[in-house]
Amino acid sequence: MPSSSPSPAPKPLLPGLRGPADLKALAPAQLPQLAQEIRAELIAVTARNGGHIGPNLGVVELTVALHRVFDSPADQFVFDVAHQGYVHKLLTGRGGEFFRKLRQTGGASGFLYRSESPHDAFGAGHAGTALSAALGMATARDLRGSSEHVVAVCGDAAFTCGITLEALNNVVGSTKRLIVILNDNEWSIAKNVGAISSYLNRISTSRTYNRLHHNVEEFFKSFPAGVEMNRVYMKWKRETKDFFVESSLFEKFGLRYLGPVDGHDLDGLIKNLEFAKHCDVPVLIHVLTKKGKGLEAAIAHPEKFHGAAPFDPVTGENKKSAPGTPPNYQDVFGQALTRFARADAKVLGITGAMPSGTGLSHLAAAVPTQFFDVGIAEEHAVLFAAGLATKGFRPVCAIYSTFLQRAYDQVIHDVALQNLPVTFCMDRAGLSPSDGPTHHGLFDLSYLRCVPNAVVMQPKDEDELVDMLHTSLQLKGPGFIRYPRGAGTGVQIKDRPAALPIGHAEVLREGSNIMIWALGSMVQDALKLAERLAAEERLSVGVVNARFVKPLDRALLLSHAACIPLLVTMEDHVLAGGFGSAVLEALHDGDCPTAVERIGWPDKFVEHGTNQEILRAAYGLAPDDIHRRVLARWKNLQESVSANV
Ligand SMILES: Cc1ncc(C[n+]2csc(CCOP(=O)(O)OP(=O)(O)O)c2C)c(N)n1
Repeated sequence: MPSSSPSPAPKPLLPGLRGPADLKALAPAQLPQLAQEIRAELIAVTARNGGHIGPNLGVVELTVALHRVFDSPADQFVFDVAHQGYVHKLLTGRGGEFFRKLRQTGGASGFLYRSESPHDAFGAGHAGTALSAALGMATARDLRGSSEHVVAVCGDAAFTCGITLEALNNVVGSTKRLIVILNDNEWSIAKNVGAISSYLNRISTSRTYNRLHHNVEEFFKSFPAGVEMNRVYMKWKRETKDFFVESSLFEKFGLRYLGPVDGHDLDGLIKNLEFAKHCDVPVLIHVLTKKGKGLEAAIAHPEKFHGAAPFDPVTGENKKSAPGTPPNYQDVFGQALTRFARADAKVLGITGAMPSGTGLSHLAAAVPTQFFDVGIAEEHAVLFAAGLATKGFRPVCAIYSTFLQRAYDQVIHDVALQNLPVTFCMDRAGLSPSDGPTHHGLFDLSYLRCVPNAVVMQPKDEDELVDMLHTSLQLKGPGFIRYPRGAGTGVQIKDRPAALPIGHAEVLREGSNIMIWALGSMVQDALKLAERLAAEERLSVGVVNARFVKPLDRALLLSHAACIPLLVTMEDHVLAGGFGSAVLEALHDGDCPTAVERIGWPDKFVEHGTNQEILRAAYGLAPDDIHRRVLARWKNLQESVSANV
């Protein structure tokens, strides 16, 4: 008997998908294969480039179902945060090489942008924006009299955001046609927190309901399917849900609640989406998904694989950093805060859903009673801290620079105006290359410099970060410490932190031709630049570690301006309103018309890129570019001086 040869592997489907129409042309029986191919591509690309692998593995079937049922870009999907938009990219003509360069220069961005594709109906990177934006779009559609569908895709943690709840409050007053997908995987980056999360959990795990629901679904399957049948069934579901669980929160807001639906069952998803499409009231479909589905390591460690650094696709192990790589700023901060909190029960750490990213996980593990994760709720985090501070506590809000933008009113109106001693530790201040414009921390100096009572500082290294934290914890009012993403400089951290004199800069190197005033992460660059100008051009170049942007060390600055012909400022921040602007203002106010060359980011949204070096080079901020600029300015000055003699 001839041995039966193994059946040939099916032809791959993903490479042939140029857009949603190609997806629609596939037979339903081909969709599981497609889902498998998408997962393999997601894993391969993020293993190499890093990225939001866990959230994307969880929404493969959901995104396929959305594109099967709706017609993007005529119908519009608004993804909350948009970190789970990779599958959407693969299905909308952004696969292949473009996707393989995910988060790298020239490749697909890690979030969604209207400028990247007509299928990206609304851009995002910050959480909690989808429902409001989708509601605006649906209302605009109603006003214009057009008929497209608008679908908001929100994670369960988006419902810890105030904005989402504000939008929910307005759905019924705004439109009759909106579809909201609640993608519930029980995780934010860490485990989701708070009462809404517990409520969702109760709905999803109500066994009585789920068993009954399953039996009834089986029963209905024996009838010919159809919208009408579905309508009756869904009505029944709503009623039983209210009866067995507790009246749905979403129904109280006027949305029809459907679910919970298994987020990995394509048929079920498609059926529910089809039903929602024909509803004449706003609908919320509660979809249960597994974060990391298809990658064991991601299921076992959802927090680590929410947004992963490059990893081994088989073991899930992260690529080892080179031996001797200094610790990250976030860990130095987290460990220092833990030491301070152990020594003083009044020191508290607060995060908006980012315990590991901010380093507060160290505090959570060591002194859990002094740690608070308030969910993705930066406004609340700051107000909560303000309340604690009125009672003599020393709260430390650990919030990325970019996310503190959301709590600006609380910073001014609640903390600074009342001069409350809240410390803000702003990680990811400066460029965040692979994440791109939604995540660069390039605006905080501009938005904080104008706030009365604020003390704003940036350390040159991780030891000074600990000094600044210690110093801020002694302040009578608010202190803001900004520091960059990633590894420190590798300096030794002192056993006992120093209290820094407020508003005093540190002279690291004297000079008489040029004085570079550098801020934080730019200090090392400034020292190298000074060295090079001295060695190659025989110039006397000094370097100041500014430490404080507010209050600025005016006395030292004016003394330099009085005798040094050229000042240079360097900052990892936009020039508009930043550190260099503070220097210019101080010089102007002190009647010192000294020449100043300002180095910083231009008045543009800086795109994502493979790394700092590439992006800096693209904007003329590579060390060689800065060297050229400073030297040219120096030569120019010399020429005008000799012309005037
Ligand atoms: C304003 C703001 N704060 C914090 C973050 C960081 N962040 C990105 S995704 C995320 C969790 C999102 O959880 P969820 O909405 O449930 O989606 P999932 O990743 O679980 O699919 C957080 C906290 C952010 N993007 N925006």
